[in-house]
Amino acid sequence: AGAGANAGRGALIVLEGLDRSGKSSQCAQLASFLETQGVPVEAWRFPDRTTAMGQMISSYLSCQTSLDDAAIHLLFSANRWEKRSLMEAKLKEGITLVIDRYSYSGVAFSAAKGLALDWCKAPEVGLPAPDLVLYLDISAEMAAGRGGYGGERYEKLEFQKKVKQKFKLLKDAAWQNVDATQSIDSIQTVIREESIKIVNECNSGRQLMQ
Ligand code: T5A
Ligand code: NA
Repeated sequence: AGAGANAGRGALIVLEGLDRSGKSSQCAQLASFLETQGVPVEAWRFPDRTTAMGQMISSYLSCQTSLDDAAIHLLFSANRWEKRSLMEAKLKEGITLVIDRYSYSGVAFSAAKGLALDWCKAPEVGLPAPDLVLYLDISAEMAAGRGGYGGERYEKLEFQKKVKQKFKLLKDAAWQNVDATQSIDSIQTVIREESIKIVNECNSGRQLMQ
């Protein structure tokens, strides 16, 4: 059954996981599915490489530029902050946002470099809190086997193993583990069920957390 349009706010649904865990594939399919259910929805991603800050991040990720670990951490966070008011406006209008990576990636990747976890979390405080975090759970080895990594800075097996350890420390009330070793279709089935539940809850008056 459809969730009905505009009776309440939209849901903030985040997909997280290691590189190659399947986030982008699942986000696109989830957004199309919600649309067919009559749910107003937009698919977003972080980093948002289209902004000026996003272009600096993109150049760092492709190893064209170097940046201090703390500086790039704050830049990733600022790239979310520059979207905050738009995110809040969309949710308030009743639009559900399906977002490919968010603060969890921000904290896990920087902490994996050795930055203190609490320091990494601090700049994220006050951003809209997700209603649902779908963590695509897969080993670094299996993710690396999917089409192989490209040339981006973090696409290295040893580093991804460290990132996975940090993700494990970030489970909160919104967090749900999804077995990402299954087929794309089986994963999508689970993701749709969880998402529809939360869309309906938000639509019927659940408050947005910060
Ligand atoms: N980062 C990000 C930070 O350090 N701080 C931050 O604050 C943020 C937001 C950005 C990088 O920046 C870091 C994290 C990242 O290292 P990105 O642009 O999100 O990276 O990364 P992309 O390269 O676009 O995407 P990923 O590598 O993360 O891949 P996805 O989206 O997880 O995976 P997807 O869907 O593209 O699938 C990968 C391959 O696997 C296949 C797909 O067909 C594809 O070939 N596949 C499957 N194969 C078998 N079974 C399945 N279930 C499959 N699902 C997908
Ligand atoms: Na992706």
